Formats: sequence, C-alpha cells, structure tokens
Amino acid sequence: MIRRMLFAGVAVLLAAAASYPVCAAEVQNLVLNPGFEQVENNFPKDWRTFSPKDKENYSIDAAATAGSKYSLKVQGSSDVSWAPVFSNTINVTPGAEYTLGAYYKANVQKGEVIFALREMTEKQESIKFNHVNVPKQTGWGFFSQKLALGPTTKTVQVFIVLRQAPGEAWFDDVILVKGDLPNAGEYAAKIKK
Ligand SMILES: [Ca+2]
Repeated sequence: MIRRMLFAGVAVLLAAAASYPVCAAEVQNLVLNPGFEQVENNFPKDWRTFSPKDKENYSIDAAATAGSKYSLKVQGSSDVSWAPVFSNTINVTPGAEYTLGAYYKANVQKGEVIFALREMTEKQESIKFNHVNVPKQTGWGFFSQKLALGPTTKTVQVFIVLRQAPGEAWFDDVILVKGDLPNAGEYAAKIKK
C-alpha cells in the first residue's frame, strides 16, 4: 500500500517536471482575435464599442504587419472625444504585472491616442486606465509596456481610442501577457517595411 502511494507520488512529480518547461516557453496571449484577422459584419470579431455609432470610427484595413492580412484602422476627429473599441474581458491576478503591446502606426496631429488596460472589479466597474505610451506620429513599430495592476483589479479589457485627435492610427497583433514578454526581439523583427 505504502509502496503504491509512493509510486503515485513520484509519477505526479515527474508529470509536473515534464510539463513545466513547456508552460514557461509558451507565450499565452490573453486577447481574442488580437490581429483583427477574424471579421464579422465588417467589424473585428470579439472587439466591441459602447454604441453602434462608435463603430464608425473603426475599420478593417489591408495595411497590416508581416504575415497577416488586416489591421485595425482608427479614424480620429476633433469632435469625437470618447468612442473607444475594446477587447474581450480578461480575468487577471490583482496586483500582478502584465505586458501590453501591439504593432502600431499613426499620423495624428493633436489630441490623445489611448492604448491602455481598463482595470475593473469582478463586476466590471472601472477602477482606472493603465496606459502604454505611444507617439502621435510613427511608421509601423512594436510598442509595449509592462503595467502593474492595482490591488483590487480583477478583470481588464484592452482599450483603444483617439480623443479629440484628428488623424489616423493603425493597430495589429495586440498582445497581453502576464509578466514579461519573453521574445520582444522577434516582435521588433516582424514589422512589414
Ligand atoms: Ca493582422
């Protein structure tokens, strides 16, 4: 009996040891349809806006990073201050660090480009926005930032919005991972020239 229990214990340890390196090497992107390749009714699947009218500011565009067909094009204007598009709702560990990144291109004259995590309670009440710094003028580049979540944050959504910002911006291959992005060099090398 004891021998059988010992054997079972060793088997569990071996299984845990064998699975660990696989988990450590894989990057689990928490964002659904991160590259905007899946399209439903002319809008990226799994991404939402607060109102149907807000959707007018977003379109699927054929200008995309290497290895993909589409990106998300954001049209900004001086008189639109809050018409965000946002991702699926993601359960997170309160107080933990996550890295948010994306391929991004922009030609915006003024105003504010927001690329951020909306930190929320379990009931999806807003706590704060945690921003990735992106420039108003840039060719395609990979922009990412490690963000420390607040102690009461239980869920997040990725938010994209141009606030009173005439111009255009493009996003592709949005990624959100827990901790560091381990292969940042590969992301920088993937950009379409
Ligand atoms: Ca894409």
